[in-house]
Amino acid sequence: MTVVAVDPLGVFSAPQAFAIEVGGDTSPPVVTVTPAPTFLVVGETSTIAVRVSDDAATTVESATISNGSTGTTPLTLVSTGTETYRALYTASTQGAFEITVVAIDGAGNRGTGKSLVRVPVAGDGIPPVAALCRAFVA
Ligand SMILES: [Ca+2]
Repeated sequence: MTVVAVDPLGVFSAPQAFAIEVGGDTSPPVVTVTPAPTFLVVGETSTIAVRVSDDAATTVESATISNGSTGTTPLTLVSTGTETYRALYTASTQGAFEITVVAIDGAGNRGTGKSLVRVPVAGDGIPPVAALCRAFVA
């Protein structure tokens, strides 16, 4: 930006140039992923609620569900209102599945939300055992 001053007699100053730095949006969107239920049996469907919030408009860049053995597959998000989305996931195999949703704002900041749904191994009726041990004292 260049500024020139003029006095009451109409005398102009020499131009003065200086730079103005405008602070940009540096805050990424906050993404929350809430599946319900989180534990499924094969064939059961979980409804996954996604909320994206930011100080500016955002776009959901990707939504996926992944598992070590089945790989990563895209989730289809349906808008359910301002900054809210929903996806359905029907369990087809056992395991733990990580849901990952990435949103991006207009300034290019990315926010990621994650959650898990679990499909326990059928027939495993044996609960884990938690045992109390005496504390080690040095
Ligand atoms: Ca932002």
